[in-house]
Amino acid sequence: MKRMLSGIQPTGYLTIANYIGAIKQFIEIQKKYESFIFVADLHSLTVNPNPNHLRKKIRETVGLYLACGLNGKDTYIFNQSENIYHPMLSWALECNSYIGEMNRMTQFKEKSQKHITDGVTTGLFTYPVLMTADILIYDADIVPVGIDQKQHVELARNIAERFNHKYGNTFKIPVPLLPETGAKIMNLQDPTKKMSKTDENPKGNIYLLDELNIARKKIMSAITDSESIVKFDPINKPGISNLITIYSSLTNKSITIIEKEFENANYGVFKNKIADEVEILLKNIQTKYFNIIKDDTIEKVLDKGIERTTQIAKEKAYEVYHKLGVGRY
Ligand code: AQP
Repeated sequence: MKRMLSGIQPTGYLTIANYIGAIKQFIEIQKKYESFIFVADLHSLTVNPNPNHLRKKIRETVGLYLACGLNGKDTYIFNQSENIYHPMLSWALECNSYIGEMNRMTQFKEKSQKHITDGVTTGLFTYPVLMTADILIYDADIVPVGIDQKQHVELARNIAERFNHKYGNTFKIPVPLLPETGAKIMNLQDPTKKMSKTDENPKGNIYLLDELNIARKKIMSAITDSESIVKFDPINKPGISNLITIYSSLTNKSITIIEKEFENANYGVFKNKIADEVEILLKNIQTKYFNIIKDDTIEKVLDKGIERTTQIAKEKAYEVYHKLGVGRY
C-alpha cells in the first residue's frame, strides 16, 4: 500500500487555513494510503516556544486532528519528538545537503525576519532537513501540504535523489500534494499575506477553536473592496477571492458556480453564507474535540502511532547509517 505522510507544528492555534490546506486532504486520503500524521513538536522548537504552552498545544493538535476526522485506526498519529530516529536520520542528511540549499528556502527568509528581534536559531535554518528526514524515513509516496511547504518537499526530493545516486537506492522520491482549492488561504485583514497560526492579529485568522459568534464576526469584517461584485480575481480583488476560495473548499462548489450563485448578491449576503458554512464546520469540530479531550483517547492514539512508526523509522535510519559506514549496524 502506498504511504502518505504529513505533519503540523503545534505552534499558535490551528486555523481554518491549516484545515483547508492540509488536514482536509489528510482525511480524504487516509483510507486510500497507509497514513502517518505527526505533531511536529521538534520543528516548533525552532522558534523557542514556552514549554508549558507547547505541552498543551501538542495535545490540542492531536485532539483537533481527531475532531477534524482523522481516524486513529486508519492513521498512525504520533509525536515527532518521541521518535528518536527522525533526528538520527536528519543528522545524516544534514551532512548530505548544502548551506546554499537552505539559503534558498523562502520560509526561512520569511520566518527569520519575523524572529529577528528574539534571535534566529540555527534550527530554523536547518529544519527543512529534519522535515526531509520526517518524509524519507517512511518512504512516503505523497506529502499533502499547503503551498508554503511545497518547496520543502521539493528539497526532500532533491536530497533523496542525491543520496540514492551516491549510496545506492535507499529512499522513495516523495511527491507534494496540494489541494485543488485553498493551497494558500490568505489573512482576512490583509489578503496579500497568508493566514498563519502564529500571526499576531487574531482578527485575520479563523481558529478551529474560535467561538462561533467570533468566527462569524471575523468573516463579516474581512477586508474586501469597494465594488461589491462576487468575482474571483486574486490580483485586483484579493479579499473577495480569498473568501470565494474558503467557501469553495467548504462547500466543494466550483468558483464558476459560486460566482453564478452570488451574481446578484452584495458582499454582506455572501459573507453571511460563508459564515454559515464556517459555523457548521467549527461546531462539528468543536463538539467532537471537547468530547475527545475528556478521556484517554489521545494517549491511546499516540501510543499506537509511536509503536508502529518507531519500527519503520528505526529500520530506515540504521540502513542509512550502515550505508554511510558509521556504527556497527
Ligand atoms: N495559509 C495557508 N493556506 C493553506 N495551507 C496552509 N498551511 C499553512 N498555512 C496555510 C498548511 O498547513 C500546514 C501547517 O504546517 P506547519 O505547522 O509546519 O506551519 P506553516 O506551514 O508555517 O503554517 P502556519 O499556519 O503559517 O504556521 P506558523 O504560524 O506556525 O508558521 C502545512 O501543510 C501548510 O502548508
